[in-house]
Parts: sequence; C-alpha cells; structure tokens
Amino acid sequence: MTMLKNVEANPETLNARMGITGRVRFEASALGGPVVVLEHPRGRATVALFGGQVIDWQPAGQAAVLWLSPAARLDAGQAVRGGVPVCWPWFGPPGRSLTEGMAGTWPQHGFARTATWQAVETGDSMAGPWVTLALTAPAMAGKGWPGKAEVRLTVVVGETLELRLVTRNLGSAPLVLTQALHAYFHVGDIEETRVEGLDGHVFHNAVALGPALAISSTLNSQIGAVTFAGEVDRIYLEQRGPVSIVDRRLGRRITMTKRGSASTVVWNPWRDKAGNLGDIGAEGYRRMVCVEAANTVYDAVTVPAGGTTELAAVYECGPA
Ligand code: TA6
Repeated sequence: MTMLKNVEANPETLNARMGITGRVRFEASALGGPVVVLEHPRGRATVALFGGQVIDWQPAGQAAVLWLSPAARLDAGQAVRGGVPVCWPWFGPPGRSLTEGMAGTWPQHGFARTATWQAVETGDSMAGPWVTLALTAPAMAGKGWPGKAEVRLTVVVGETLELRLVTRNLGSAPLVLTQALHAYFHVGDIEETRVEGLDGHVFHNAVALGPALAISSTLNSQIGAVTFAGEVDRIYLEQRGPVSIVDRRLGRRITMTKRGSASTVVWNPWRDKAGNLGDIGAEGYRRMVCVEAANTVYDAVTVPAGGTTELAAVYECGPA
C-alpha cells in the first residue's frame, strides 16, 4: 500500500486528476475549505476533506436531510458539528482499556474528524458517483495513540447515501477500534420525531451513567419507539437491523441500514446542554437528532495485524 505524505487539497489539481464532468467536482466551499460535490439525478452530496465529513445530502426534491451547525467552518481546526462526523479511531472518550498507563492526547471522538483527508479515487457506478478519502498513519503520529493504521471513507450518492469506512491495521499488533458514523439528521421538530427499530433492545443510558468508558451492568430496556422530551444520549446494544427516524412535521422517514456495527447511538442534547455546546444555535436542538452506526466499548473491533474491518451505513429518505 502506498503511504500518502502530503495532502493535496487544491480543487483545480484534484479536478484535473479525479473530476468527472457532471458527477464529481472538487471546489472551495464558502465554509472555508475544499469539498467534493457528488451529483446524481436522484441526489447530491457534499463531502469536506476536513474531517472526511459529509456536510450535506439532498435527495432530489427533498429538503436537506442532514443537519449542519450554523457555526460550521472547515478552516478553523475545530470539529464540525453536523453532517456525518467520522469518530475514529475511538468513539467518545476512549475506553479505559485503551488509555490505561498511557500518556497522550485523547480528544473526544478521536482525531479523524479534525484531520484533513486525502482524496484518493473517484468513480461513477450503477449506484451513483463516489469518492474515496483516506487518512494515513503518518497523519496521526505523535498523538499518543499506539496504533498504526489507514482509514478510507467511500461516499456514494444516488437513490441513497452510502458511507463505507474501512480500516486497515498497518501495525504488527492487533488494533482495538471503536468508531462511529455520527450522523446528524435534520428534523422538523424533535418533539414530533420518533426513532423506530430499537424496541426491545437494552441500552447504556449515558445521561445517567456518563460516557461508556467500560461495559456497564446497569442497562435499561427500550419499550416501543424512542421519543424526545429531554436529553437523550444512549447506546443501544446488539442492534444490527434498520432504524428509522419518523418525522411527523416534515412528513418523512429517514432509514439507516448498517453493516459491521452492533451499537446504535441516539443523541439529542436538549436545551441546556445545547446552550453549553455553543454551536447548535438558539433552539437548534429542536431541529436535529443524531442516529449513529457505531462500534463502542460494547462491541469494540479487534483488527489483526495486516487485516481490515468495515463499518458502513446506507441512508434513505422517503415519505413517513
Ligand atoms: O454520540 C453521542 C455523543 O457521544 C454524546 O455523548 C455527545 O456529547 C456527543 O456525542 C457530541 O460530542 P461532541 O464531541 O461532538 O460534542
């Protein structure tokens, strides 16, 4: 495998190498950084090289499906709230087993979301136009993390939006990974929104227990759909089936189908926490919900030396 040392971020150069007329275009975003725009008659998506983050997805004839913070900037070196942040190579604060006895910097949700990714390949397939971005081991040097790996994100847009996150362990020891495709969805009103597909699953309630740093034996059980009347921050365990956000106000249903993940995270910070976060905007919490395909401490993945693992999610949007 070739190692990428210098990230090429000039849209003109990238277009000359990988642009596809009418389908894949690199450009400078008004948010302050290079993005790649994927266009298909059934949908359009924008992916920022900063964070390897999808920041917009608009199926033809629909309002934006992803929520993006009004304060989002791609050139501030800060994690961008909204779209689909890639939490990698750990989810949340890293689990205790990873940090034990180790010095280093452990930013919440890993460092991929604040790194600039390299666009490595584009194409156009039956499913739609696609781009693959990569983040390589040298980009992570000196951060305290013991692993050596490359991660690639492929984004495909057509009838649906698909994200595939593939990690290759470049080290000689097994790599323990937690991660998430931390999607923020735009909803008409959180109080008129429910999340289906989680009935009967047990969950780690992070509002009561705090973030999942280790496996807890104090779990709750979901009965019926998830509804919102206050902060919700939960990891649903052994959850592999489709999950739908049913939005009565906008009259639509967004469905996530995933692979390589047994943890589904549902998050809405509600008013007070959103106020403290500072980048959600007044009443912004009412317009968003996170539903995330994840591997958490409950289903951490061990990648053997030289091996790969894939976390993938397909999103579709239709009438409720
Ligand atoms: O995925 C849910 C979560 O882990 C919550 O606990 C919450 O704090 C959140 O992600 C957002 O994290 P961030 O670092 O982006 O503010």
